[in-house]
Amino acid sequence: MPVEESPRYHYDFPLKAVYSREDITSFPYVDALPGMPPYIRGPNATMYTVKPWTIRQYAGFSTSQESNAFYRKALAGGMQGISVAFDLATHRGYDSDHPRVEGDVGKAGVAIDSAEDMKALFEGIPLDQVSVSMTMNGAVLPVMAAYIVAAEESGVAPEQLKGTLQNDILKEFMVRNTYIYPPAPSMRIVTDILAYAAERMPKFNALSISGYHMQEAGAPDVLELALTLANGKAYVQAALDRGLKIDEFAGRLSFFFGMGMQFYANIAKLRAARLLWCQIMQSFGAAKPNSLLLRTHCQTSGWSLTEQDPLNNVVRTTIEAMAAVFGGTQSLHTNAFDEAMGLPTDNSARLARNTQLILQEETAICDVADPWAGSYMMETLTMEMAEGARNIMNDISAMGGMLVALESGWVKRQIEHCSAITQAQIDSGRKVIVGVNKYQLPGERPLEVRFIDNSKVRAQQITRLASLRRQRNDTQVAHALAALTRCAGSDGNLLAAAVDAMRLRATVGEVTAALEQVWGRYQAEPQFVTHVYGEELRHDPQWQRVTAQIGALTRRLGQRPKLLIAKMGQDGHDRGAKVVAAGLHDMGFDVVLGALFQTPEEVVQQAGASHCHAIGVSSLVAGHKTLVPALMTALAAAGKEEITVFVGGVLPVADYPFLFDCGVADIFGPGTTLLTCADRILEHIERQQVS
Ligand code: 2CP
Repeated sequence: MPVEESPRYHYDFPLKAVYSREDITSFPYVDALPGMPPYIRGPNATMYTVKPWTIRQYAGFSTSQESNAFYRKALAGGMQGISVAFDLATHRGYDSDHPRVEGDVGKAGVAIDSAEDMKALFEGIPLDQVSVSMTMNGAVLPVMAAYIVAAEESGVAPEQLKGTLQNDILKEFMVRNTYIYPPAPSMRIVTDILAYAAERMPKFNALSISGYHMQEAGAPDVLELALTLANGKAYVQAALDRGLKIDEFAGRLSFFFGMGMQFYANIAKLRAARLLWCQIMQSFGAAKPNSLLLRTHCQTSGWSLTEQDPLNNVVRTTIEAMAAVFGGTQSLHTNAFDEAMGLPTDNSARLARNTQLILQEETAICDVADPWAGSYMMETLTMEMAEGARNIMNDISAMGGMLVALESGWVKRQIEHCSAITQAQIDSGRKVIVGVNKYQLPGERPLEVRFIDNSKVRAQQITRLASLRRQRNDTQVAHALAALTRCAGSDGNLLAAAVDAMRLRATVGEVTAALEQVWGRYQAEPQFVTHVYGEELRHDPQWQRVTAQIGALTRRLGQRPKLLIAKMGQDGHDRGAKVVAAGLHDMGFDVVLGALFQTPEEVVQQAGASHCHAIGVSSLVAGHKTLVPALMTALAAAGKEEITVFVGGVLPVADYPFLFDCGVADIFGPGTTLLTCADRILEHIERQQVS
């Protein structure tokens, strides 16, 4: 559904050419110290002089055995903590044998169906010593339960486990989209996990409140900061409402921010985040020092990586990593330079890890806590960032709090608005991306990317699932699942009930389905912003030419050329799809944005029913080699071969011939401007009308 533009905030903090003492005379915190309230300068007094940040590389692919081998090698090579990436089937609570996840198993993360898979994932890794972060939100109950059971069966009690669970469902509804249940029961899950951890897992961070994905979706730094802290407030309130005492859980809340190319702003963002969180927690009545501290993980920006001239990404990642470190992060992931094209290879993963090792071991960066303190510019920017975020948070409070702001669609609109502007600025050349819209390298050779044979991984998982189901006691499993379903409708702790079920070898899909019986599966309504992209570009000569051509075609057709922008499989990354929908709509196309998580058959049905001339498939996590052929087959089966198919997103160039052979009309890789896409789409639709 197209949505009209909403009012714009001022998200930019223009830097002055020169700052002086005058700029900071009124600031109350310039004499603050690291490790002291309001912790603006860092959570520890000694910071990296005693312990540098944890080098924690987010990784996982294919099977648990292959990911285990990767972790062990990476730990031997200098990685200091594990960060598990799960595949999208697991995220969405489907077992690997579910028909909806044919293209998703083992892609973009490791496939986990049961406690057996989790045991294989951590085989030979002492879970009482190595801290493990798990990026899991939708299927957080069965996955966390599987981790607890795997540890228990390796002799490590929950009390000894150290690590982090993302468990941040609010931002899933805003941007990341790996939710399963509606918002209210999803919040219940978060607080049940917080309660379980408060009682049994004193070393574990049971929630990682994440802004990263907002930045990836297009939020500028100050918006990322404000929304993240506002989400943090919502979780704290929910935990208090559930009867927890603030100091029982607040000391183990953790954060996660994105690090983009605005170097100064990103350092200021972390400093401002600690100041604001300390004040927020004081307002909740927190008393223990640990409850006031904001501790954070950071990741360099995936969005800033380019497919073109990809070695530039090494430089981008290093700059972003330095911002995280100067900002005082506790843990850091540095992206590999080839991640704009696919999962990193062994070599690119090593280089990414070495980027951090070089910062830790070859520079003097770790020798000083908060080295930017006292800089007129940095102190000013920190205060401006805090003030900007405070204003946005106040508006959210005035709306009735984060859940209200979220449900009204306001949050998504703010982010999508910014993302459409950024795209327009890149397309017009006003925002420079080296190697993409300026200083392009002629005749680039495609890079080698890691290929995951998804059908092989799926076949292996299906065999493992069959063997698990043969060996377990089905009656006991059924009882445990029934208890879980009852728990969803009553007061018990959902994580405790999920642990009971996973211990008996229930699967991730079964635990998810047991709760789905009570809560159903949530489906968001697709929306995109209008008149933002167009407003930025309307004076551009190429824009004027393209819109005139669309106007001429509209007159010939007697209707606007109509496109369905489709997302298939469990890939919830929709920044690309939304920005394409927004841009093409403003140019004059009639755009239908399809729902997330569709099967190829559902896409064909929708395209046919809405009389589309074309389907634009947006693919970001490598499901294209399974899902696009299935789409073409479904089109043929429905007798709709006249509908032209385009594919866009993160697609290795080596896969282009395969997609063309399937019958795809055109492919739009990263860096293709929307005006170029429009030109080529028009050409194909014109040709379609002639034939
Ligand atoms: C550290 N310590 C110190 C000092 N520094 N003690 C004294 N002086 C110091 N200077 C202590 C800490 O207090 C802590 O002790 C211990 O050393 C470990 O340090 P830490 O700073 O807590 O580091 P950590 O164990 O690595 O934990 C960092 C975080 C944690 C941020 C708190 O939540 C975390 O690791 N998060 C990672 C999240 C993650 O990987 N996310 C991946 C997202 P105690 O243990 O006694 O307190 S993947 C993203 C993708 C894109 C996705 O989401 O889709």
